[in-house]
Amino acid sequence: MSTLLVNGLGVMMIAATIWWFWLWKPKQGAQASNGVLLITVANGTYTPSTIDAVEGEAITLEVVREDASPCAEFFIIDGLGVNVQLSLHTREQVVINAPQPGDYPMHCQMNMYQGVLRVR
Ligand SMILES: [Cu+2]
Repeated sequence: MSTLLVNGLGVMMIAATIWWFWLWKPKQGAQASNGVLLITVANGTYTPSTIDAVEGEAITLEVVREDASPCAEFFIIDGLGVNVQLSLHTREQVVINAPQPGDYPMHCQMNMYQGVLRVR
């Protein structure tokens, strides 16, 4: 390898480090109002797909499926024991009591729909 290439790689790694530790900030997630948050399941996306919750505070997710494809049929949250069958155009309530801190992936049974519940 030429010295130029090695120097180039070094610069890139420094840039990546600066980006990671100083510049990059995680996007703020949606928060419940009065403990309730509506999630719409449509067009391959949960809206919102990133949800911020507070440790120990119950949160009620109201999940509405607007996508008729079988892909959207189940709403699953890993680590919280949530696995709910969704009916079309119906608000399905998912209550999460006293969540512990962590990132809990939300997804459909095929992992096409994806999101995360972040508890801090
Ligand atoms: Cu799916």
